[in-house]
Formats: sequence, C-alpha cells, structure tokens
Amino acid sequence: MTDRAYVLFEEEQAARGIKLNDVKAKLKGLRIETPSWGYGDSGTRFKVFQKEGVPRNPFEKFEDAAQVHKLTGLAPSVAIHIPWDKVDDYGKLRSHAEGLGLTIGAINPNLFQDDDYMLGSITNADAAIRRKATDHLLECVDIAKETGSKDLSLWFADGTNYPGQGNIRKRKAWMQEGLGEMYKALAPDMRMLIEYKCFEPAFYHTDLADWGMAYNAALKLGPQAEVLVDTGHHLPGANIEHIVAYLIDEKRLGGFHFNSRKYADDDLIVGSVNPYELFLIFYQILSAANDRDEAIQACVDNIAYMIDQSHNIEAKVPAMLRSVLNVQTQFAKALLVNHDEVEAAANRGDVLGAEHAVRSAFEFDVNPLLRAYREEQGLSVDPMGAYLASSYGKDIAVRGKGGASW
Ligand code: PSV
Ligand code: MN
Repeated sequence: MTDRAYVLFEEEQAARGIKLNDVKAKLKGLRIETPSWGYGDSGTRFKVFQKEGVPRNPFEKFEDAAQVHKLTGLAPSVAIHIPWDKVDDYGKLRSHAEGLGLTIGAINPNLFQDDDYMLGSITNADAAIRRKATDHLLECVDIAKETGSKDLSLWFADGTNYPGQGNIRKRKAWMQEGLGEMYKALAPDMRMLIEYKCFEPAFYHTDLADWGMAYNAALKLGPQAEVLVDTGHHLPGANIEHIVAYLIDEKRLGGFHFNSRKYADDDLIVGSVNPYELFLIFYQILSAANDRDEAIQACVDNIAYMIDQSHNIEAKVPAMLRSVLNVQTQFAKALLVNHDEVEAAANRGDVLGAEHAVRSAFEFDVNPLLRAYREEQGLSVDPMGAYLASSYGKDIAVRGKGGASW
C-alpha cells in the first residue's frame, strides 16, 4: 500500500526533476559487504569485552550475516580474514554461505599478528620473513580461488616507530616486490585492493601511508590492482570525497572500507559521526556515474562497498544492521541530487546555488521512499524494528560468552 507521505514525496521530487522510479532502480543495485570480524568480539588495547552470543566460528559468523541480509536485502556477501576465518575446507564454508543466500567476499590476509612481523611483513629487512609474508599473500590467492572470491583486500601494518629504524626506500622496493609476486598469481578476474593508512600501529612512518602511495603501487602493478579507501585512515580534515573523485577519474578506485571516526581510526558505525561526509562520497560517485566515458562508468560499477568496523561495546548484529541502513540512507539522499542543476549553477558562477543544489538533497527525509522501496522488494519496512522484535538476539545467547575474537 502506497502511503500518503510517499505520494507527497514523489510529487515534490518530480517537481525537482527527480523520478522516484529511477531512484528505486538504483537503490536495487546497492550491495554492501559486511566483514566477518564485525560479528566477533573486539575491543581496544585496554579491554576486549566478551559478549554473549558471539559466533564461535566462521560458520556462525555467516549465520549472523545472513540475518542482516535477510532483513535489508543489502548485504549478500561477507569478507573473511585469514587466519581468523581459517577452516580446513573452504568448499564447505562456501556451501554453508550459499545455503544461507550469501557469498564469500573479499579475502583479507593478516600480516600483523605474528611475532615475526614486529618490524614489518613484506617490508621486513629479513628476507626469510619477507618470504613467509609473501607466501601468506599467495595462500590467500589460493583461498580466493576456492571460495570464488574476486577481491583480495590488502592492509599492511608495516611501518616504523622511529627515524632510522628502517630504510624507507628499501622498504618501498620490498613492498612493490611482494605485491608484484602476488599480482602474478591472480586469476584474470581477480583484483588486488590496496589499502593505505597514515599511522597505527606504526607511529613514525607507514609504508603505504596515503592514497597516492597506494595508487602508485597499483599503477606499477597493472590494471588488476586498485585502491581501497578506508574512511578511517586519513589525517583529520582530509577531504575524502576529493580523493574518491580523483581515483575514479584515474579509474583506480576499487572499493571502500566504511566506518566512522571522530579522532583516529575509530572503527565506529558508518554514518554515526559525519553522515554528510558519507553523502558527499556518494554524490561524487554518482556524479561520475553520469560520465560519458565508459571506463569511468565501469570503475563506478565495480566499486566494492564494504564495512570495516569493530563493535566493541554494542551488540554486533544490530550494529551491522545500523551500518548498512546508514549507508543506504545516504546513498538514497545522494540519488536525489539534480546534477544538471548543480552544474548549471557552477557554470554561471553561482556558488551558493551550487552548494544549495547539493545540500538540499541531503536535507530531505528519505524514510517514505525507503519504506516504499522495501515494501516493493518484499523486505521488512523497518529492518531494525523487525530484528529487535525477533528472537534471534536471544536465540544466539545459547552460544554463551567467549566466541571468536574478530
Ligand atoms: C586496521 O586498521 C584495519 O581496520 C584495516 O582497516 C584493515 O582493513 C582491517 O583492520 C582488517 O585487517
Ligand atoms: Mn580497513
């Protein structure tokens, strides 16, 4: 049943040149990958609080992820982290995922929790450690082949804490060498998504500190290497949407790790701190999607939207629901931008008019639209309410405490 608020909203948008049927078709295309580690226990360096009902193994993580997808229709794939999600038989994990209506998404190698990697993994001065780290990258390519995953999501903790601790230029060459060996092992339809981060756990220099370094590494590797933007990995004040527009224009934006930050890499629920930033990221993406250049359109179509969060104090499944719903809300708002209006204002030098044309889309209440869209898709109109009213959160309590960390 179409509610009155929707009818009024449709009229209001039509008067601005926005057709809600087109908006709904685009909402249908939004897919957000959730991370297996977002369902496990996690914490800060001060304390990991153990929660009742946390999945005890990768199979149970997929069961929780299936709830998020069932209620929202937004999250059909789950990224896994090796060795946190190491299993004897990846074919079995894949069938389990598929039986739940999910697929296994990006494979994330882990090169930061082994004592050997204290001074670096693929940038370690010790050749034997570099070999071990590179072998893990190759192992992850093999796992991706078994799970049917197309993306390898790469984050390195490598860096130094003090001047002189490492030779920055040699480490740069070792980084490229290790990545190059991995690149050669990729199947033709696989991608390496290279993530950057300016600090932490290394506090003097990070081997891939910013988007420019990740972009340069990707460029040297070849077309199957792209940049991954984690929204928490920038210095305060960085204009992330500018980075996004730039990387799309270079056809090298591979994906996102969405999360919110107030101070550093806080890994809070995306959209909880600065929803306008998330909206502006989508505004840039959607404005590029209108580009006539097919390569730019292909880049936009292949952006992997992923969540990368740790839910330290909040219940994990509703936290993930909140996250994907926040992304959907800002995406829906960005779909209301009239790009012709923005461009016309910019072209006549109307600064306030152009800014208004962007911001006014953000200020609309998209709830009537999202309710109507969900109803049409046979989804729950209020996914969070439906989850809280269900017994799932109570049922999983039988798992007890002490489930998987990450
Ligand atoms: C650490 O900062 C981190 O959050 C990176 O963003 C990775 O993507 C993630 O951990 C998983 O390895
Ligand atoms: Mn990340």
